[in-house]
Amino acid sequence: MAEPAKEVIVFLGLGSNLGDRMANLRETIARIKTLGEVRLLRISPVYQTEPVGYEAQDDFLNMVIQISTSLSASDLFEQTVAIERDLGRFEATHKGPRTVDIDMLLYGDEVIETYRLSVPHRRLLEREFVLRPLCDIAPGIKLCPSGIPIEEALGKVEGEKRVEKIADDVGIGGVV
Ligand code: PH2
Ligand code: MG
Ligand code: MG
Repeated sequence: MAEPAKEVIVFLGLGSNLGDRMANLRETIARIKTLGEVRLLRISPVYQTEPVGYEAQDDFLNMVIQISTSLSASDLFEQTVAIERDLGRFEATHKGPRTVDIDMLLYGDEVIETYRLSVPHRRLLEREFVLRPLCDIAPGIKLCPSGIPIEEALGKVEGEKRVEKIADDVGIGGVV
């Protein structure tokens, strides 16, 4: 008999800075929730954040969710790209405004480097807008590949850019 597929804990970073940002985040989570082989475990508070990189754009709303999945990283990635596309993501400028951005931050403790996907996310350690909501739902987690505790990683970038909590949850509860 085939063994049941192993479930992996995955953290996804969500961002929006176009249209009704809160509604975009809610809709993204609703879609992720309905994916086969995905269980939604935790939802972080929502932060309003100053744009990083390309700065001539509106503030983002950013948050992180924790899921458990038996999908491979590449299958999960394809599903998240389909959701971004469905929700009307159109990126005229690299790193510019987007309806919704779904980034795979961590896939278990795997290190993945393919043409389309880098996990842990390449800029994870540089971005308070990701580390803060991640720390809210996964305090004490050690970030691979270095094993640096999240609190320490957060301490290194804190205060570089404006990151303000604007809601304890996105309107569908924090822990599922
Ligand atoms: N995403 C980017 C570039 N810059 N800045 C903030 N504050 N939040 C984001 O989600 C974000 C960004 C590219 O994905
Ligand atoms: Mg991104
Ligand atoms: Mg992205």
